[in-house]
Amino acid sequence: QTVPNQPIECVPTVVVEDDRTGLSVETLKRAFQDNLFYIQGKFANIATQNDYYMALAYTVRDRLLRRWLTTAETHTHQGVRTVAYLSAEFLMGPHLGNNLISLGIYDEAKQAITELGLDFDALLQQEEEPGLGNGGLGRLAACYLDSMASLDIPSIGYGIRYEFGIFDQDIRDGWQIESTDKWLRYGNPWEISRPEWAVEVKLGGHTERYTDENGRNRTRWIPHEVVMGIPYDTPILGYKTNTATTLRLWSAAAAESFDFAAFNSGDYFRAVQQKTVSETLTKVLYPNDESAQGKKLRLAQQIFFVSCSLQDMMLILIRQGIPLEQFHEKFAVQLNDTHPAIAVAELMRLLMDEHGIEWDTAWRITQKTLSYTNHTLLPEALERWGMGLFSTLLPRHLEIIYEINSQFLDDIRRKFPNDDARLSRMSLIDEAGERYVRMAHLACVGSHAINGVAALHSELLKQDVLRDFYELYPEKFSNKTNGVTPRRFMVLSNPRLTNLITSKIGDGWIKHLDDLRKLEAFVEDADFRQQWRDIKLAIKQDLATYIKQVNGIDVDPTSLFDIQAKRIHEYKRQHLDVLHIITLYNRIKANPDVHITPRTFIFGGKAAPGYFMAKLIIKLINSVGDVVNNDPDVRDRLKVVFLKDYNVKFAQRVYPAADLSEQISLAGKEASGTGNMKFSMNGSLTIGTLDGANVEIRDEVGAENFFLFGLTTPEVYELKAKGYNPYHYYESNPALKAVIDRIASGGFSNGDTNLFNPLVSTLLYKDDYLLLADYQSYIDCQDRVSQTYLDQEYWTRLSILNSARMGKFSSDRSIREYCEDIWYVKPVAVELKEYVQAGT
Ligand code: B1N
Repeated sequence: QTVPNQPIECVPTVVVEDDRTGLSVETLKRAFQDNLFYIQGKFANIATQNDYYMALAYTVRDRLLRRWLTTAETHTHQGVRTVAYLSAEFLMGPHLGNNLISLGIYDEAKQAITELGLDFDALLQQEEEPGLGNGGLGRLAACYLDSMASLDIPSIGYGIRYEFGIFDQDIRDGWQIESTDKWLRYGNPWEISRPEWAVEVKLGGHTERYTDENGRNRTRWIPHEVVMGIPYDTPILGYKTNTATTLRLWSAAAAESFDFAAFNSGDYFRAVQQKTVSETLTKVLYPNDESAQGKKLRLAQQIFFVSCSLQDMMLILIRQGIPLEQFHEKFAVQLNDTHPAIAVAELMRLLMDEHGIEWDTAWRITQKTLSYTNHTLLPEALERWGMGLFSTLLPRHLEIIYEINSQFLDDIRRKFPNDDARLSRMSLIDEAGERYVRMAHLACVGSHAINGVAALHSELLKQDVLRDFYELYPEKFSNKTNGVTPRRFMVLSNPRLTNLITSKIGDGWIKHLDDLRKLEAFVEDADFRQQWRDIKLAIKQDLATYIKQVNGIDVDPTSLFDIQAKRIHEYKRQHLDVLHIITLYNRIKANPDVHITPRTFIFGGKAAPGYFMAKLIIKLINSVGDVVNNDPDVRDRLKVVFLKDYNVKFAQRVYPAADLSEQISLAGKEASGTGNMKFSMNGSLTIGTLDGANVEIRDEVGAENFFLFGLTTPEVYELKAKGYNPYHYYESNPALKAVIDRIASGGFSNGDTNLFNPLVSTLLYKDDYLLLADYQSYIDCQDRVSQTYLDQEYWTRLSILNSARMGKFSSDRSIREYCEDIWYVKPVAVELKEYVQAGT
């Protein structure tokens, strides 16, 4: 028997027939029918919509393969330096449409499917997206993969293949109801499993010293448990290039050979049970955005995917005969927040314990390899692991962290003598209570570069959360403002606008988003403005149809579509938006003939299942909607809609339909935001605070084209320092008081004064996110929005200028900056080889 993971070369090595994988309409049709028969195993008369989707997906995947394999081969032969993007979340969105666009065969595929008598858009809608992320952080990772491939950067994304991604959200009686996301139910045509490249991950147990054959003192780790990691690879094709990189997600499986003890003692049942324990590891994504819970399984997930990924990189080098002393020359490993920060200790462990490299060399390699992106300033999201948990699961890592810490603290003592307060603030170990390992500190010490995700956020990191680290290592810090991919969030999601733009300035903007500036030349062209408006209206009409179908609510597509779509969180202040709705409602109740610019308020977003206040905010939105939407005095001038189960697929319909994008977090709380960019690219205006990337968006589009309100970050700090009293705002502002009183008195809960009491009393007596302080400024700004919308010609000018000036926010720009300043990785062109025919 041959060893299963040894490559065996045969002749010819590559067989690609143009007939099978050509890009013409006719070839696509034939391939589609072939796949329906040979892969799905169906005659057309019994095929389901999903069979058709699968047949098309396989048709597309076949066309990715030559580019994918050639990319891997090219990178191997050229011995390139590769970016490894480590992320616990990748929120990829549906693959089919995106791959068609990257391949440049969207129109051909549409024609082929249509000529076969099928509904192409329905097939695209059939795809169940892999929701392997919570929100912005996971989606950013996906945008970055797209840009790295599109820019021909050798790269690989490493993460976890959760069996269940982010929960599905339903709304019942106004409340969020969660259910499991069974995204793999009907199979996943985009992935290829590679069990021959499985690796083992150790957990628990204890460590031992021993002397190796060269007489050196070494440590070995005797684990309590070993879990297998099986890689599943998905190709990520760049836009109109041959580079197709890989998303490699790890799935946990029982190490068959491990629980021999149980097998041999005849305890078959326990041995098999062990299997389910191992497999729980990658069962489900933790649904908490911006919070850390300190759960054992989560730490196990982190070490699992980090260890698998680092071992995989080492195997790639070993297979090529490259010594591991060159690890940092071959890989730039980016840590997407602290979720993979255990990589600092794990890379040290692998280099030293498994490969016999000395501490000092290993430490140099580790620091040169790793870099860390911080995504949040919220204290509740900063990860720390209780010592009990950490030492039980990762005894060897703890020893290594102690040693790193002792050298690190010596370093601080040298640079800042007699500063004990500084030592305890900076230590990798929080000595309070049960003692904790501070993952952000570990990431900072083990990396050569640390970055925030927007200019303001990076400044606040330096001044506040990571101030001590900045004082110690100023050279490590930089800003890398987030970006988003225009391929998915313009070309795929907004074909009508894409066609209009391309008809005026050509299609170069899709790869060079700065070219959108050329649109400014058409702002004074009345015909162009009319077309721009017509398109927006048609998209809003489509969304209105969807809302009618799903929510049963009639909305007027000519009304101002005012949208807030993002995770539900108090700091994002969806409830401030609600206070505005109620303010308008109160004006109508006071005088039904008052002038009101008709608006449709649209919300979308999930709340963490254990986050009571966020769930209550969803209930409030729906309750306000029930009253406002059905009150005859309102005369349909205001509508409130909560769209359930907001995900990437749905987001793609929502961004293009907005007139106004709500980016209203308390200044200093939203690290960057990326939805803000997606809305604006699609011609939405923004109402927002000076928070996250809003600051830079406003700089780009011009202050006169951005609806700004609210306190600035220094004002927030100042107000909190002098003692913030929300009740004072309530008492002294009659409109605000009337709004809160209407909620508190049961105006949206059939007279029930208890339901929203937790929300009301939090606002009146705590209000950590300063809604009451920002209320009046927000309302005044919204009144300016309503006024501006009345002049449609003027509004359209602003809309065009917003799109035209969004070039900076392409993720291509972000990735170029990472490549130059942090990764030192250069593009590598991939040339497709001649087809090799069978038998030649
Ligand atoms: O990362 C995005 C930013 O645009 C957002 O402003 C930021 O809120 C988001 C723990 C997080 N920060 N932290 C998280 C997610 C999951 C989790 O378990 C924290 N998400 C963000 C991209 O930079």
